[in-house]
Amino acid sequence: MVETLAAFDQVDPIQATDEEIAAAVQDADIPALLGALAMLTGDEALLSDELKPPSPSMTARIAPQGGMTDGQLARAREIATRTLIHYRDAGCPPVQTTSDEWIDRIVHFLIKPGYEDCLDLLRHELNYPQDVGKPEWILSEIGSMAQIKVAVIGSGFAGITAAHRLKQAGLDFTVFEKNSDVGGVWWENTYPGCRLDTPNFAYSLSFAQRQDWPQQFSQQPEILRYIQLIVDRAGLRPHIHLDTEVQQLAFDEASATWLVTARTSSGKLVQERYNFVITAMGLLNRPSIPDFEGASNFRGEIIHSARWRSDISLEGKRVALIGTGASAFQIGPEIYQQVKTLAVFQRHPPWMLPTPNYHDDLKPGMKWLLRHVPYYGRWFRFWQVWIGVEGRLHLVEVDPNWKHPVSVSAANEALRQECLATMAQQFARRPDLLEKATPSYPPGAKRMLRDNGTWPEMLMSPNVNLVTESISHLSKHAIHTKDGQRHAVDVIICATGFKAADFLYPLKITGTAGQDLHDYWAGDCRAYKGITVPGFPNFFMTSGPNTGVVVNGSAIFFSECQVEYILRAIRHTIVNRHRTIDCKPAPFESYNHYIDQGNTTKAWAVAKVSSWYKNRAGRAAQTWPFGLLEYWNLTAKFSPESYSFA
Ligand code: N01
Repeated sequence: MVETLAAFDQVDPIQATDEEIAAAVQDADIPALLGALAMLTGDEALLSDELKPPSPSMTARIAPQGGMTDGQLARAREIATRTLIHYRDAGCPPVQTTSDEWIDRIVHFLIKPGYEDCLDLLRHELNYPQDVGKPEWILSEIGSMAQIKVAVIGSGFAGITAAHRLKQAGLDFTVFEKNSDVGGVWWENTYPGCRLDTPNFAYSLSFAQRQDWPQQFSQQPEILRYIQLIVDRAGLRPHIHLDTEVQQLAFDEASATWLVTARTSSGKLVQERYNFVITAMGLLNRPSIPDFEGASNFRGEIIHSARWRSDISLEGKRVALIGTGASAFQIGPEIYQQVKTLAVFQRHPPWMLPTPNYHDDLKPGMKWLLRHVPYYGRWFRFWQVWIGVEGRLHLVEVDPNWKHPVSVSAANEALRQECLATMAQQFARRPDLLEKATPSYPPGAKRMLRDNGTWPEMLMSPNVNLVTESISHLSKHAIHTKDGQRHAVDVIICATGFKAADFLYPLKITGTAGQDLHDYWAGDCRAYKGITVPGFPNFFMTSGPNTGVVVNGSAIFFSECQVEYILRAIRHTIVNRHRTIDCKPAPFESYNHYIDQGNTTKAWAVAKVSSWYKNRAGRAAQTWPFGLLEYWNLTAKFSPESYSFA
């Protein structure tokens, strides 16, 4: 039998004893369980005021159980256990379709007062009972032009989201993928320790809500498998051309089509015309390898984190790890015990967010509940999304009246102190390392990394050396630093990040009048809503300029918003018998002004520290400076007045 996306919601009937149920409930995330059980039973008692989670704002840590008191938790567990026993005794009947009013009642119970504006966004994320993000149309019903063909470039999360929605709308589409399988960065990054560092349930697609993630921060193979499952269950494989890299996009004004030129891995040139193009190429996929002086003399191996070489053994070797960003932070702790020596080359240390459960499996009872309680996974995902709506944005806002050499506001200082206190404990026996590992820039100015103590443990290991001197050059068997030290190494791991500033590079894209997109940007990529650029008709981007979230929400939420907006734009164009849609310059300019203003109020823009958030001009060109609701509102409705049509 062919599985569909509905398979993600499947659960097993309960056959446990009363005691086993009670034990599982002890491990539960309680607010989400109350939501799921309320949906299952329609019982008001599960949503009583006395059980409402207060949801305090985030600090470095997230309050467990939405900040519920011990008394609230005990009462909630008692009611939940009783409800589950009753559900088992009734033979685990299927969930009756729940009314929108009752769903809203549950949502209101879970969220804080004052956030009612987020209801539509949250309904979208729960995606129940309807598929909220599904296009409100199908081509055969709005019919017009003989045939509409859409090219999607990339098959990571954004690409498969676009493919799924295009399929739902009945459009003819092709997904071009340069790699030999789907998955994007989750296919490309196979380095040791690669895993999520944002909460996993929220980092999943609203239309494919997996119930049984094994961890809060799952490992790369698990996420790749999820993407592959979606592709199969949504029936997208026949539309995907693997091993085919798009090299050029050229807009032809006469036919109002894009000529897509691609090359297969066997060297075959493919040229096809499409009415619309959607790029889903991600942002962090072109490795940046520093051009070290003397690199050609080095006789050992140089590997980039995102091009891992499983054929190279690190066992007993002298290894250098260059960089201390998110990739290095996952690789180092995973390899230091197998190598002879590890030299970690650090320019700017990262801020670490204390996350004790970072590597942990979900607790057994939690896993059991996710496997047996209908839609518990959905409500748990909802709960994580809800927490991320506010996220830590309030902690990185710049207060112009705050005078401090490092932090940007009182809240930012409190976050800094919280992180420093944890670090002081972790490095208690190595004050020298504490000093070297303490950032001198405000938290939030660069990506903060998840810490369960393994990075400090690694740095304190006798075979690990934290090098803070700059690299001067490489020689046959060593890295030399500017202080004259020679660090003998066999393997160099460059966890040195990506060419994020060269967005859509090396794809050559020419719009009207032969305008080249990279020339137009001149190293400073901008877009309207992160999606369209004037002079490039029928061309849409996902993960585009200024759509990256730093401390709130997930990239997946943004790409879903973008894809749904793009589908609305395509619909509007088709329904109105237009051949082209092109962003007007005025809204493009004012939108970018709004974005730039927003970014100047955030730690990442004011801090004088390097990061991939900023481009060569020093502009924060990747970061979304506002809340999730603002982006939702910008994309939930199509804005035809911002475009010219022909
Ligand atoms: O890359 P980075 P990354 N000499 O650019 C250093 C996502 N991600 O691959 O800080 C010496 O953050 C550079 O130093 P500095 C996530 O969004 C997600 O680690 O610029 N050092 C820095 O330390 C992340 O933010 C996951 O001074 C040099 C490091 O290399 C993004 O990808 C996992 C150097 C580069 O850090 C990028 O992360 C991994 C030089 N010449 C990544 N050049 C998840 O968990 C650079 N550096 C989902």
